[in-house]
Amino acid sequence: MNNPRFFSHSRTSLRTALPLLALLSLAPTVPATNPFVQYAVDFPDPKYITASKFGSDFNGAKGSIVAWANEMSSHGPWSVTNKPVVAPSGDKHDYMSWAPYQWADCSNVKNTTELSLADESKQCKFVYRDGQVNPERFIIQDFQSFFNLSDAVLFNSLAAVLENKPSSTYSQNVAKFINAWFLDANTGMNPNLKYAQMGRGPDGQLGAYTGILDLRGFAKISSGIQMLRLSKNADWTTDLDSKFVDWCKKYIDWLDTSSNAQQAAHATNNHGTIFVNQYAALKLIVKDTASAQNWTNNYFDRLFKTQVASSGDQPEESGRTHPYHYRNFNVAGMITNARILSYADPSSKPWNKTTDGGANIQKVLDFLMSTDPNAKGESDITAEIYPNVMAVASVYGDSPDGKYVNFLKSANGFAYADDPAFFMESTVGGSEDQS
Ligand SMILES: *[C@@H]1O[C@H](CO)[C@@H](O)[C@H](O)[C@H]1NC(C)=O
Ligand SMILES: *[C@@H]1O[C@H](CO)[C@@H](O)[C@H](O)[C@H]1NC(C)=O
Ligand SMILES: *[C@@H]1O[C@H](CO)[C@@H](O)[C@H](O)[C@H]1NC(C)=O
Ligand SMILES: CC(=O)N[C@H]1CO[C@H](CO)[C@@H](O)[C@@H]1O
Repeated sequence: MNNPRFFSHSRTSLRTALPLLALLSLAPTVPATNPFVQYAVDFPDPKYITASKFGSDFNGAKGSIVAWANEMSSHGPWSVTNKPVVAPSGDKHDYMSWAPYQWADCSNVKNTTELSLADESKQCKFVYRDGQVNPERFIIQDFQSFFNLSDAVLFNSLAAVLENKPSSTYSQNVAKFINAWFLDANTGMNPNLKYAQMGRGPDGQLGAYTGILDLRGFAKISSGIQMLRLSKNADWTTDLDSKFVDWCKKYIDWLDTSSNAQQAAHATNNHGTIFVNQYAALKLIVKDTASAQNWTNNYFDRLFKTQVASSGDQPEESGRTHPYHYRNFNVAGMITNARILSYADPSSKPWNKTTDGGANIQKVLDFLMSTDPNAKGESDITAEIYPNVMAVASVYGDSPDGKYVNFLKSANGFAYADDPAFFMESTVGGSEDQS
């Protein structure tokens, strides 16, 4: 009860937790925002969430979770059948998103009237303009819908656990949203990503390996569903569960055989890290825990080893046009793989895994904290680091001089104790303060 869980693994941490608790009682509840801005991928530990009794220190964070659950629900349910242009298959149940940096050049097309978007997408040539997102991409809302769906499932599952009743509006929302997106005969999605981040024009019409990342929200969905299973929520029925498992098995089969998915699985940068997030999360949904363990463990024994320099920097992300964003994105993927591995195998020690250069996840985060988001004009996305800092602080503990808590305190306008991460970023695998 009244868990100063935040720095619980370190005995010296209680000292640093004290000023934190004083701050908690004063902080206002943060307004509902789009959680996706801050949480690229995540897998709050379902065992920790459902087993713990969170005291009044967490009232601010709990209030934000409920606010975010309500906010996300207000946009749903979502369906791939809503989009105004159907995928090249002609099947309205196929997911589709468009490559972000491609722009139409219709000089090859002899038209007398203005082309429809569907005709433009088939007939015109498309040219690549690096870093310039074509706003037409946002006309097809499948990717944004899936992001919102995954946040809605996670935050409504958390809110349902907080309600602590066999049935609630929140768990009913989860059931309704999963059914509409995946299972309903009229609105459900086919289990493939053949048209994800598709190039358009006569040379296009097929998805790219980068599009596999579109469904990274499965890590959040998987976490939420395990919470409903563990808390034996009556709205998550065995019928719904088995239909969703069947869908995910078919989608896993597609991932196993698609060349785009295999290319994503073998990418050495964030695509490879986050492919494992998605794949292992799906394996947990289909109750193949051994495979989730195998994949996340392999991540730390292989890809992770080569992703980080001895300084703690991530060379494949630091060279990008938005290095602060990409470094954060990949760290969030590392943290998510560690959480999934700890959940699948409580005896594993992913937080102790080191790269060839001797860095663990903490060292990667520490390096990132030392970089300046202004260096490449990214001061508008500094919030991306906060959940990563909270996750690392909760697992490794703070330094005696409170490096992490001071970093968060100096974050402009961020009331971290009212942030859902303050509640969710659990210590994993038998922390001492779960009683
Ligand atoms: C997704 O959620 C954001 C708010 O968080 C909202 O502005 C946007 O319209 C939503 N989009 C869809 C497709 O639900
Ligand atoms: C373990 O994971 C690797 C890829 O990381 C895969 O090639 C292998 O088939 C997996 N084995 C099992 C038993 O899941
Ligand atoms: C790393 O391993 C040691 C020894 O097994 C353990 O005491 C420590 O808690 C581990 N650290 C983390 C962050 O898991
Ligand atoms: C999409 C579209 O309208 N494409 C072209 C049709 O033809 C005129 C000229 O006749 C172009 O200006 C358009 O870009």
